[in-house]
Amino acid sequence: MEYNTIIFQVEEAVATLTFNRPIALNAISTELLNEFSNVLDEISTNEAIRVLILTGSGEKAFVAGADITELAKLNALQAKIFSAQGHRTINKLQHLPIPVIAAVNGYALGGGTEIALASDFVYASENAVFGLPEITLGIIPGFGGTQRLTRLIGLNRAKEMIFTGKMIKADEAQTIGMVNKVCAPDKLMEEVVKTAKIISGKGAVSLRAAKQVINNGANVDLTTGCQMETDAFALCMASEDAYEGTHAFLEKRVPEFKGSLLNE
Ligand code: CO8
Repeated sequence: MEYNTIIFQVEEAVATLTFNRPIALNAISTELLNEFSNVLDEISTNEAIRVLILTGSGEKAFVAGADITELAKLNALQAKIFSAQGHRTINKLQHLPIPVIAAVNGYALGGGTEIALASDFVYASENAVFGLPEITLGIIPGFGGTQRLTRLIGLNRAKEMIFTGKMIKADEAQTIGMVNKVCAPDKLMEEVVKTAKIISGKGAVSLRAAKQVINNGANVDLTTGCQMETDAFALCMASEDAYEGTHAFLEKRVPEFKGSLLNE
C-alpha cells in the first residue's frame, strides 16, 4: 500500500516504518495517524515480518508530537475523538505480536514520546530529545503518556516531567530507563538493525509468547503472571521451533528456526 506520511519498507524479516512529514518535524496529523494505524494492521497480518523498527525522516526529529496546527482547531468533542483514535492506534502498537524497536533520531515530543513508550524498547541517537510538553500548550498528554510514562519511570519522575513539560536529552532518558542504548547519530540505524536481526533470527512462536506474557503480566499480580508464563511456556513447547532449538543444542549445531506459527 502507498502512504503519504509514512515510508514503509520490509527487508528480509525486518520492517521499517519511517514517519515522514518533514514539513512539520514528522508531527502527527490526522492523515499520519490513520496511515500509522493502517500500516500496523498490515504488519499484524504479515507473518513474514518478525521485527518492526520505528524512526523519523530527516536528522532532526523522530516525531514532534501531535500536529499543533490541527490540534488548535479542535473542540472538546473532536479532541476526544482524536485522542481516542490515538489511544486505539498506540494500543495496537503496544500489542503488535512482534517486537517493536523505536530508533529515536531527534525530537520525540508529546505523541512522539508516547509512541516510543508503547514500543518494546528504545535506542536513541545522542541528539534525541524526549518530553511531554503538552502542559505548555494548556493541555495534557492525550496518547497514553500520563499512564505509560508513570508505569515506566515511576510516579514522581513522570509527574515532574509532565508538570514542567521539560525536555530531556538521550543520556538522561537512558539514566531513568526510557532508553536502552544511546548511539552516535550516524550509527543509530546500524545498531538498531543489528539488534533487530538478532531478534528476527529467533523462533517466531517464542518471541510472540514472550512479548505477550511480559506485556500482559505487567498488569496483573505475580501469581497470575507466573501462571500466564506457564501456559505460554507449554504452548511454545508444542511449536516446531522448540523442537528445533532444543535438538540443535543437543546436536551441537546452530538452530534453524522456520518460525512457523503452525504446529505441522
Ligand atoms: N505540530 C505542527 N508543526 C510543528 C510541530 C508540531 N508538533 N513541531 C514543529 N512543527 C513545525 C514548526 O511549526 C516549524 O514550521 P515552520 O517552518 O512552518 O515554521 C517546523 O516544524 C520546524 O520547527 P521549529 O522551527 O519550531 O524548529 P526548532 O528547531 O526551532 O524547534 C521543537 C524544534 C523544539 C521540536 C519545536 O518545533 C517544538 O517545540 N515543537 C512542538 C513540540 C510539542 O509541543 N509537541 C507536543 C504536541 S501536543 C501532543 O503531542 C499531544 C498528543 C496527544 C493529542 C491528543 C489530542 C486530543
